[in-house]
Amino acid sequence: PPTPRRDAFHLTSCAPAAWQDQSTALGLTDVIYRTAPEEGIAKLSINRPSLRNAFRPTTIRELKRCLALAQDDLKIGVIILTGEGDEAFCSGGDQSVRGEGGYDDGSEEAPRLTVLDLQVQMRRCPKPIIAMVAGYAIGGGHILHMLCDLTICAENAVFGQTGPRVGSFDAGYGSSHMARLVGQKKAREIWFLCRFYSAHEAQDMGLVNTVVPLASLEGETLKWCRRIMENSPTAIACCKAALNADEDGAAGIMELAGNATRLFYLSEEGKEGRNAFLQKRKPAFRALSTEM
Ligand code: S0N
Repeated sequence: PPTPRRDAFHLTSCAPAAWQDQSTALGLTDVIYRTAPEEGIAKLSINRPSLRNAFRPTTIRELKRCLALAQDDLKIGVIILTGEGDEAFCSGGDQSVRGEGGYDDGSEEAPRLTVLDLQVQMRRCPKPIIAMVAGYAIGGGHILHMLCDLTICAENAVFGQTGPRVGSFDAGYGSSHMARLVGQKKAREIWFLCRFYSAHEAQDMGLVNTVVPLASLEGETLKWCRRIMENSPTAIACCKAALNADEDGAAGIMELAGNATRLFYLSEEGKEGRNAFLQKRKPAFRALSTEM
């Protein structure tokens, strides 16, 4: 049999990216938004390292805004989500602004659990999102990394849920998606015991894709981004929607189906319907159809 061709991934560059920091222009306080447009990479970084990058409503609002910017930017093909510093990716909801019915830093009319909106936005983003984790990914921060399409972590990474210890829980993706990643028994262990897990334990249970030395974390993440950028964005968007579809129910099917509709719009058969309507004639679909 022919020898399989060697995958050249090891040749993909780990060189630093030429980041352009957009944060000041955007007036951000809690998040740093950088792009490397020549390479098609965006990096969203939670910037509250003294609080282990705990998120408050302002943080979530800025993350949602930057994610929307990256999603709509035609130059961007892959998005990194991370936290500033080496000590934490994110330690979850900022407990000092946890109010009666949600998190309240005085910036929202109606305090609630806005991180859930960010979770949905991440699932629906057609571009791959990679969690780049150094240090703690805990509580709601652990859920954010789980909802990223891939996770690359440093050897110092620590993963876990604390909800039942601090009087909270995430009964949405934080439970269902975790069980899909690690299995039902392990998910129950993570939630019921609130233990913390090392990077290698997380890798063994399928929570992360790879573990690298802290000094190599960004280089390795960029390498994965660069490899993704070599591949078809449409195929990747459809794969992401397909992998999400069953867990996301009707909304997941809608996302996948929306891709099919968009591709149909681009076909001669699809365009014929619009053209015939505008030209006030009967459409000639069959002549332009690719047989199903
Ligand atoms: C991360 C930990 C383990 C780090 O420990 P370490 O390195 O010893 O540092 P510390 O000295 O503990 O921390 C340094 C400073 O940072 C502050 N800080 C850390 N985490 C938070 C936080 N989450 N909120 C506010 N402050 C935080 C420390 O207080 C300390 O400050 P100073 O120096 O002033 O003393 C350790 O810090 C730790 O265990 N942190 C708490 C982890 C945690 O319990 N997180 C919250 C879990 N819950 C959520 O995330 C809720 C998510 C949510 O919004 C949600 C979503 C959907 C559905 C439901 C919910 C829900 O409400 O639960």
